[in-house]
Amino acid sequence: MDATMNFRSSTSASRPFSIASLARAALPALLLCAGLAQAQVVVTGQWVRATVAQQKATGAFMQIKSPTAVKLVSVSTPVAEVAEVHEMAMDGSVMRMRPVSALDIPAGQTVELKPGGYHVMLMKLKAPIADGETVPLTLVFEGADKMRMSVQVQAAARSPAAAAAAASEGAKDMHGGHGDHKH
Ligand SMILES: [Cu+2]
Repeated sequence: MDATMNFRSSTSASRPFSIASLARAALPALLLCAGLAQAQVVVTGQWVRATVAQQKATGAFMQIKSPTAVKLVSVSTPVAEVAEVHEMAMDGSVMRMRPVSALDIPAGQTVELKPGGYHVMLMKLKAPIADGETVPLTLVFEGADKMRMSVQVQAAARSPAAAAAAASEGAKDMHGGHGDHKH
């Protein structure tokens, strides 16, 4: 109603009119996202290890919590051509990492992706990732009902030295909140 009135009463009203139309069209989708994803899966403490020139791969780390059981099934980012969820596993006496098709996030439990454990591997980096840079990550989760939901986060890049300090901090604290938790 308002949009129509604006359209008629203002000479430059084609913009407000089209924006209002767009907002109306997008509303059901926004409500759906809010109900299924944002209200459910919470990602905190996300960071990416900064890289040096010529380095083509790095890791992204975070804590993930969901009130219902979900699986992290895929990750994407504009800074890398390939993003995979990796686990660390013993291969004989050698610790190696390998891709997993999905990472279980049990209901109500915080799953930590950290150096030496589960992590998101960013490969075929398009450019070096500088300390302090912001890296957007899109995480896709699948619920028990097979419904998929995506969660977008901004991860800050940290230099390897800062990352190492954060990792040892995380190891001392089972919550692994990288200092941003308040107990
Ligand atoms: Cu890896």
